[in-house]
Amino acid sequence: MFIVQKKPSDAKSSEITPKSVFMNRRRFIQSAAIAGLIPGILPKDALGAGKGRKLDGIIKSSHSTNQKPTAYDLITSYNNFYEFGTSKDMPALMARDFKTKPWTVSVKGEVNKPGLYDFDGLIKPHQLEERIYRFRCVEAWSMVVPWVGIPLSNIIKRLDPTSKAKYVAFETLNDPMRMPGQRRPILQWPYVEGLRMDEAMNSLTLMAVGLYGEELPNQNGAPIRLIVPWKYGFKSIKSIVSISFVEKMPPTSWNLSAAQEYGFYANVNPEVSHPRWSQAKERKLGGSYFSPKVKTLKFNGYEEEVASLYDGMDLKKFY
Ligand SMILES: Nc1nc2c(c(=O)[nH]1)N[C@H]1C(S)=C(S)[C@@H](COP(=O)(O)O)O[C@H]1N2
Ligand SMILES: [Mo]
Repeated sequence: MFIVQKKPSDAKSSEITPKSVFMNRRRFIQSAAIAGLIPGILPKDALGAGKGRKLDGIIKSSHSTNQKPTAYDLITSYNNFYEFGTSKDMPALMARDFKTKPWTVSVKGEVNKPGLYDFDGLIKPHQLEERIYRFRCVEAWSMVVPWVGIPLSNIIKRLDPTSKAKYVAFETLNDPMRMPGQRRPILQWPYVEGLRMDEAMNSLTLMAVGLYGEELPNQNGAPIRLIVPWKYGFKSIKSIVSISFVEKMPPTSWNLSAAQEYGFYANVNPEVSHPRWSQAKERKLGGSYFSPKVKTLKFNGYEEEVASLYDGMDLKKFY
């Protein structure tokens, strides 16, 4: 298979793929596809050119950054989605035939409207918004993404949690038949993540169902994934099938895998180094490999909107 087995402890150290290597691999995939070496894969798919179904009735959100969005091509071909392989170019290929219709999301725990919601039942009552957000990965790359989604707070209000709900826990689909990466114990499956209730209710927190005005590509977490723009990318869990309202802090995948490296909060913090690298700078995806790195902003530049959530907390301890 394509999956390269890695120890959880070194899963991330090798992930800063030099741009030149990445581009060569893409070119290889593209030419292999043209040459017919990869059956059924057209270069268009390998590069992720806009081909999804258009989404209707999207309003533009005032929460967008006015920075220029990263090319669709890059957002959809340089991914982290371990269920579909551990290298950045693998999800676009391996998730190509992943079926996301039908899709159900189970809502449970401390909530007044629990149940099994089908995708449309969960989404349709809400207004879709386009939100252009900065996105920062722990491996030091960043991009600007025009997500389409619904503020998580709107969904939570409708589901009506009880006063006992202190955290929201999310789970990705667990289906090794459909997600080949789950056939190996790279992480504990399913992928799980969580937010404190006030983080979940913050107006920036988004449930994304689209990208560039179209349905979410599989490799970006179709059909529904979380986006928490002031936290490192790993909090933004993909292909969600379960939302639980809970009293106690829920487990999170990267914390289970390497607790000393990845905490529950995972706020973008240039002042706190990861045990194996500095987090002070980032490389913008789409620039040249040789372009200088830029300084990372605290809370990924969303300090004004979210800093108060962490008043009085020692963010060196609660990383
Ligand atoms: N289920 C699941 N969700 C996931 C991941 C994953 O491996 N599995 N990777 C995370 C990480 S580390 C990052 S950086 C982002 C990447 O999102 P993108 O591929 O849309 O850029 O997804 C996050 N969500
Ligand atoms: Mo990441």
